[in-house]
Amino acid sequence: MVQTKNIRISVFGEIDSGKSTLVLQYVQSQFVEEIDHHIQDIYTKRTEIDNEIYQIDILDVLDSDYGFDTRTEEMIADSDAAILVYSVLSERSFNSLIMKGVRVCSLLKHKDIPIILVGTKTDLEDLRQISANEGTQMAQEMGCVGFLECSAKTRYNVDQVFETTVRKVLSQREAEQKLPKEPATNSQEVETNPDQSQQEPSQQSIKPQAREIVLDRSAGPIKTTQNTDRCCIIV
Ligand SMILES: Nc1nc2c(ncn2[C@@H]2O[C@H](COP(=O)(O)OP(=O)(O)O)[C@@H](O)[C@H]2O)c(=O)[nH]1
Ligand SMILES: [Mg+2]
Repeated sequence: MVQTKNIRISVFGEIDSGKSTLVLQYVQSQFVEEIDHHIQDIYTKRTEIDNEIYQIDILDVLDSDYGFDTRTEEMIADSDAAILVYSVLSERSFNSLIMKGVRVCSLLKHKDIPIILVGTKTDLEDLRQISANEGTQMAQEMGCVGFLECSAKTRYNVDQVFETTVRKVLSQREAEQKLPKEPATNSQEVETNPDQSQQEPSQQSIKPQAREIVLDRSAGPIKTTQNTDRCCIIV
């Protein structure tokens, strides 16, 4: 009997950024135009990645400024990976991610899981507000282990978003088993969208301190200060 591995992924992002559409396109292979913004759901997909069968449970987290209920907090804390989604058409959804990243990490407490940054809606290129370079830079600043752009409408890179996430979970687990005392951040790299390889090197090492400063996992008060053109979070 083929053994199925289970991977739990939580998807975060501002309302209207395109989270649910992205998840549904991956799980059901369809672009659903109207999805209730007030629904939080878990979607499951059984799929083969690199000759292994996985059951991927995806929690489409309902965006909230007021925190999450206990059950949601438990499910987030139980995640193997997190995907932070913004719309490349919306500066607001992009800028809101730092705060969301901090909140996610505080819920994860000391658990170090891979976080992937995803810019979606690339099919509406004429309306783009956030360049791929800005996405790459944000991924580095936040200590994300991967960055991709995609379109749920055309299905561009949709499978890659989730497959990359699964591979990052596996490689991090493997690294932890081999080097239990090595901080995972030292070996993490940011992947850029293959289409943008002209603008950025395809692999870049992350500033080891970035994740510690911006996304400290320890519980405690979160303070925000202004730094250059973007909000800098000090936990
Ligand atoms: N053109 C285009 N529209 C998208 C894409 N992804 C989502 N949308 C639209 O963006 C709106 C918000 O999407 P939704 O998934 O509900 O956002 P959520 O609130 O983050 O879950 C909906 O009208 C979607 O049809 C995309 O890749 N391309
Ligand atoms: Mg939604």
